[in-house]
Parts: sequence; C-alpha cells; structure tokens
Amino acid sequence: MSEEKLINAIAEMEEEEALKEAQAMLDSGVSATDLMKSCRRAMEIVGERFADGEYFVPQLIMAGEIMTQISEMAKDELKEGEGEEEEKLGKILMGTVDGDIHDIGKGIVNFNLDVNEFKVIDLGEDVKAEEFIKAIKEHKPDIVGMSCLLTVAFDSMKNTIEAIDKAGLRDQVKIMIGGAPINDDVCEYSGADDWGKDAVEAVSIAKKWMEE
Ligand code: B12
Repeated sequence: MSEEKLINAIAEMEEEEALKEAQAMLDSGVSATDLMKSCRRAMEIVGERFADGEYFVPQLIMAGEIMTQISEMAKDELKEGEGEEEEKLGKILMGTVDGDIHDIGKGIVNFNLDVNEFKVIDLGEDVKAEEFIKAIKEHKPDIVGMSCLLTVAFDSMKNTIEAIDKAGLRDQVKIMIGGAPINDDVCEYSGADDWGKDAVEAVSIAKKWMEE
C-alpha cells in the first residue's frame, strides 16, 4: 500500500522515495488532508525514534524538510480547487509561541484556514508576547492561534495569553491553541478558549466562533 510506503520512506529519511510516493498518492486521488495525516503519523515515528535515542537532531531536520516539501505539494493540489477571491470569514493571527521554532504544523493549519476563506496573518515562530500584542493592536484579528510543540513552552504560551489579558485585549479576540502535546488540561492551564488536534479542527473551531 502506498500509504505504508510513504510512512516508511519518511521515517527512514528516504527523501526521493517519500516525494515520489506522496505524488503517486495525490495522483491516485488521495485527498491532500489524508496525505497530511499519513505524514503526521510518519513524524510521530520520527519523534519516537528521537525520544528513544535512535535519531538525533539532524534526522529531525531532515524529516522536517521532507515534510515541508510534501506539504507544498499538497497545497498545490488544494489550490487547484480554489475559486475566485471571496469575502473572508474572519481574520486570524497565528504564531508559534516564544521559545518554540516548530512551524510545519502551523503552516498546514494556516493553509487550511486560508483555503477555507479565512485571512491569516502569520507572525512566524518563536513569537514573543509583545509581538502578539503589537499585531493584535495593528491587525485587529477575530481569532489568535498559537502553535506549541514543546512542553517547556507551555508556560510561555500561558504568559503570552496573560500578557494579552493585561494589555486589555483579551475580550477582543478568541484564542485557539494546538500542537502535538496539547490537550484539554494544557488548554485550561494556558487560559486559551479552545484547542484543536489538527488543521481540520482549527477550521471548525474558527467557523464556529465566527458564526457566534
Ligand atoms: C520536525 C521536528 C523538529 C524540527 C522542526 C522543523 C520545523 N521547521 O518545524 C527541528 C529539527 C527544528 C526540531 C527541533 C527541536 N525539537 Co522537534 N520535533 C520534530 C517532530 C519530529 C515533528 C514535528 C512536526 O512537524 N510534526 C508534523 C506536524 C504536521 O504536526 P504538528 O506540528 O503536531 O501539527 C499538527 C497539529 O498538532 C495541529 N496544530 C499545530 N499547531 C496548531 C495550532 C492551532 C491553533 C491548532 C488549532 C492546531 C495546531 O495541526 C497540525 C496539522 O495537523 C516532533 C515529533 C512529533 N511527534 O511531533 C519533534 C518534537 C516536537 N521535538 C522535540 C524536541 C525535544 C526538539 C528539540 C528541543 C531538540 C533539540 N534537542 O534541539 C528542538 C527544539 C527547538 C525549538 N526551540 O523549538 C520533542 C518535544 C518533546 C517535548 N516533550 O517537548 C518532539 C515531540 C520529539 C520527541 N518525541 O522527543 N524538531
């Protein structure tokens, strides 16, 4: 099955094979969303091998590069079905929190929001609380999204949300968070309004809030 081949190729760092399989899956009609789900499974395996001491940082970087290339391919696929520029559903400010530079998942979330008619302003990675605050004042978003992959960055996420509150801006925005280690407890701890496990949930949360 090509899904297994893709997962193995990414987990084994076989770049050429991985890209070939990803393209073959898209060509055979697998949706970009399902393709990204398979990639995420592969990245979990890479993460487990890293945690077990089998892989090191260079392998994380390599896997990240393969993943980025595949998400570019998936984006092209999704864009083909896109219509004319339509009125946006809402404005979302997105960033990976202070101390964290993981940006692949955020990119996928941004892209999914974008194709679902949201205007996304991406502040990038390692975004300090002051940068979120400045951008909220400047862009007046409806929603702020924060991505966080490191447990050590939970506090910076919490501090950022507290700082937004202290700046008197908390009532103006809904805040959603996400990233592999996020769950209900982390959401409550951070003070966010909700969290999503993937890019599809990010869109449904955003749509739900815009309807309210
Ligand atoms: C690739 C990778 C890297 C790459 C990142 C490249 C890049 N440009 O992003 C590099 C090499 C830079 C890296 C560095 C490090 N990493 Co790293 N990395 C990973 C790895 C293997 C995959 C992450 C990934 O891209 N996944 C694929 C994407 C698609 O999934 P995702 O990010 O979860 O995003 C999805 C959802 O979570 C959700 N989502 C994401 N954001 C948001 C936001 C919102 C608002 C919503 C609603 C949803 C949402 O939607 C996304 C799409 O479905 C993970 C393992 C893992 N299981 O996650 C480790 C992992 C996250 N890294 C880890 C570590 C320890 C590190 C380092 C500290 C290593 C080191 N010693 O230097 C550094 C930290 C650097 C820093 N300051 O941030 C640990 C963290 C452990 C922990 N408890 O915190 C992990 C879990 C590996 C492990 N098992 O030990 N890493």
